[in-house]
Amino acid sequence: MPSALEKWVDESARLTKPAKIVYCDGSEQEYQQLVAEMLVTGQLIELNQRKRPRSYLHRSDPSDVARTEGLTFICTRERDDAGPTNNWMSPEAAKEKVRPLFDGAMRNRTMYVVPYIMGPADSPYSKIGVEITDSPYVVASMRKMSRMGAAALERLGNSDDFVPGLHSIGDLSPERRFILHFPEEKLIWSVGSGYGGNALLGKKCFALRIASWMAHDEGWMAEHMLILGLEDPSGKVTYMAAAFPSACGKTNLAMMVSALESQGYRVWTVGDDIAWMHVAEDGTLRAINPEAGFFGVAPHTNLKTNPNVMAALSHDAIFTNTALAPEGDIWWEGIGSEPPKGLLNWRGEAWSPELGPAAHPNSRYTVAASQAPSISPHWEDPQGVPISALIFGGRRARVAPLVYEARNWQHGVYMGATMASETTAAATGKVGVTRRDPMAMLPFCGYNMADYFQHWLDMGPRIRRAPKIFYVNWFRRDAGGKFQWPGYGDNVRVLEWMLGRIEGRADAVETPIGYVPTRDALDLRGLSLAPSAVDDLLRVDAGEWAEETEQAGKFFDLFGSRLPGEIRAEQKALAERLTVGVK
Ligand code: SAT
Ligand code: MN
Repeated sequence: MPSALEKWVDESARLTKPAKIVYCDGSEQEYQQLVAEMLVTGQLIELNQRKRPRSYLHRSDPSDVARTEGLTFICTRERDDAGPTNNWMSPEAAKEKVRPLFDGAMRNRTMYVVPYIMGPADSPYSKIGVEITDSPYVVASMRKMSRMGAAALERLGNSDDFVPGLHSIGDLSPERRFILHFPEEKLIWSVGSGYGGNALLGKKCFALRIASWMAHDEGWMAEHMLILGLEDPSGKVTYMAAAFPSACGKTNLAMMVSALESQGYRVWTVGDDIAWMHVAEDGTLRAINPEAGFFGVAPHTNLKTNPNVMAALSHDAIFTNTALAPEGDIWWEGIGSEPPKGLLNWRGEAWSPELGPAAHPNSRYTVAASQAPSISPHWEDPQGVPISALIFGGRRARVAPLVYEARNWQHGVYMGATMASETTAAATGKVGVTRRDPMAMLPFCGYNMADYFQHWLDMGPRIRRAPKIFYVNWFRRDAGGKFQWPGYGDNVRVLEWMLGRIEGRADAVETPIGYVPTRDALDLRGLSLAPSAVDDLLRVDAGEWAEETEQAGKFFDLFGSRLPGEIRAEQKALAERLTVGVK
């Protein structure tokens, strides 16, 4: 009897009509073969092999350069199960609309069957996906981003326990582009895009949208969070997970070279984008990184902002939509050197400043996590790492101080639920507009966010050794619009304060929004920050916060009666503390 996998591959082939079908084994040889083919077709450009061995540049279609949230759908039987923050179609309507786009889409193309594991190969928390795709670039990328090939097939055996994802680049036209999720049958359909989260289906589609649904059902958490370990002078490592929206510095934080290294604090990388977290028997919340690589934003990555990733990118990397220097190396804005003469922009045109940025603002690198010098020796531990702090944050010019701590779990959930951030180039649409992005999951929650808030509320009491919850904002600006906080490696100063809070030794003042460090509680030695700037970074302005709390309330109105009462109660309690002060 054919296995569930064979049946689905067969069915997909009948629909998409490929010239041939290739089952990927994930071997080095297979990868080299794919690369060789793409060098011939021009899908990859070979970089200077002396400077960057086995590294390549890919240029995507100019209309296909970021996730397209407007074309991303959650297809549940009941509209309300997708909730007011997701685009919705019924499963029948979605399939009826999109099936014709798959019909014959792979004619004259190869259909690749890509089995992959999200998570360490031997972790009980890992899950299997299979992506069918007609893009060799996607296959090559999936090999860096997941445990792909034979290991996945072996783990799957004859089981039907995998998440199928059907992907075709179609004709790349945005009019015929759809990214569909069917969480009730754990199925993904994506057509019309070859870019990032739209096409590497293990990432946002599976590991966040489908997995968040599974996690809700099964009592765990699938979050848009980096995972890092903070080593203290005694050598003890404390793990933290942090949720920031796309392109707000998760990768840089996870891979930071600590400004407090001489004091004995350093940062180890476990993951840079997604955390799957389970309550373990020892009462801790344990996180695994379901991914095996980084798909990070290139512009402004340099030896100062992220030396670890720069080292990782010195070989075996795929770059997408960066600029190309004449000597065959990549270049982007903020790489730390002037644009060289003869530069080609991300479209392959001779660049001049009037053409705008040479590298697309959402240009990316794809590289295996194991290449990072900062990779934690525990990053593939099957049981994951125990999380002591959960951190939320976003880009806010004003309002949110540098850091504050929740009063308790429920208040922490409210903090996450009220996250707001200025939009970035990671998704198509206007950049710099403040939008609500609860837990950085707005584009990635595969079900009604009101239920997601309830799930968060329910998880807290189940975690005996629950993490503390914090909120950070590296992006505060002064009256002249300048960033007030240096960020990057200096963010360790804030992590060090959190560690002090976890260990019960760091000072804080109670404010209406939570606990804020006293000025002396932060180790700011070696920074030239005026005391007034520090005060401003830590300021909680009751007027701004009253307005903020009202805005959050309006956002919550979207969810009607499905919103958990606890969230409303937290909002009311905060509003009251803002008027009468903390008692
Ligand atoms: O394009 S991705 O969704 O993979 C990256 C991101 O937006 O975080
Ligand atoms: Mn992300």
